[in-house]
Amino acid sequence: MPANLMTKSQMKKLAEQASGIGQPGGDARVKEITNRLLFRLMQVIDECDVSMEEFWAGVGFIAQTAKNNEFGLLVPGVALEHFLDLRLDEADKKAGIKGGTLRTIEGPLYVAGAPLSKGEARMDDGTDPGEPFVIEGRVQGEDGNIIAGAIVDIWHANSKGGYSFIDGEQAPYNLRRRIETDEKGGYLARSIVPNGYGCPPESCTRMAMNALGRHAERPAHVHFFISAPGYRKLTTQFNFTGDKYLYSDFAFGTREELVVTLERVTDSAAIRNAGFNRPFAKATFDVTLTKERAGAPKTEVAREHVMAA
Ligand code: MBD
Ligand code: FE
Repeated sequence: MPANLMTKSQMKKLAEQASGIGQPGGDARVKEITNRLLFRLMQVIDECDVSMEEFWAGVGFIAQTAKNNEFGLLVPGVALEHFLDLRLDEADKKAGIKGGTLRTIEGPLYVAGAPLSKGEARMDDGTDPGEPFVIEGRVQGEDGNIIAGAIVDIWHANSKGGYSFIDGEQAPYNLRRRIETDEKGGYLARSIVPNGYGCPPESCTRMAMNALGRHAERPAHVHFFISAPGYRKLTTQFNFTGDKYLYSDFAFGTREELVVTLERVTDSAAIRNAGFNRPFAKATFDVTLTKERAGAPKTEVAREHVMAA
């Protein structure tokens, strides 16, 4: 069948009808967005001459993605979560907001309600044979002022690239902690160095990446939510220099400003002082929050999160 069988006006009219445009009732926002999505979808189907089989295979893929509860993984995989960040960056710029640590994607693997402690925390339960890890930093405002009492919510994978709660292999809240910054704005986490994450072998997302000729891997990373009264919540991560997938993250989360070089500590006194019994890696990750103010784009996002029992 040839492409472009339809006229633009035919598709426009049909999309408008299907979206209740020009009819009373319904939700105006839903109608507007549905109309635009439908019209563009019809255009793509017509331009690419999508066959019946292809169309229903697509519907099946979406259904299976939903069944797997996998949309949270597919969305970053097709760059949409990063796209939302880029839009928010532009909105910030327009509002005259600058100077804060860059945001990057939250991803699908956050679990709310991690244990909270003051100043420092041990994140791992001692069962992971990975390299010991210290993450240390300070939270400050855009004027360089120290922020005491900020909540640094950290989560990361284990040395196999798996997340507690998600992989069903780890203790609840393993490698997930909330740390309240001390009077100097500091926080310190003792943990183990995470490995990168790879999409599950049978996942729709990996299937999609295969079909696109892309890999389905993330470089190693550590996730953060940082919040403090009067400041805008920051969602971010850091990566490590030298990671194989640093610049090809399938989820588009890497940002140059958020790449940290791990320091390898081998001095025995320094090892003892840090509370470890073998050489460890150290990352310094200081964070700058921007002040909450009228007209600032919203950064506290309502999004469904699981909670470990
Ligand atoms: C992750 O750990 C992650 O952070 C993202 C964005 C996608 C998949 C797994
Ligand atoms: Fe992650």
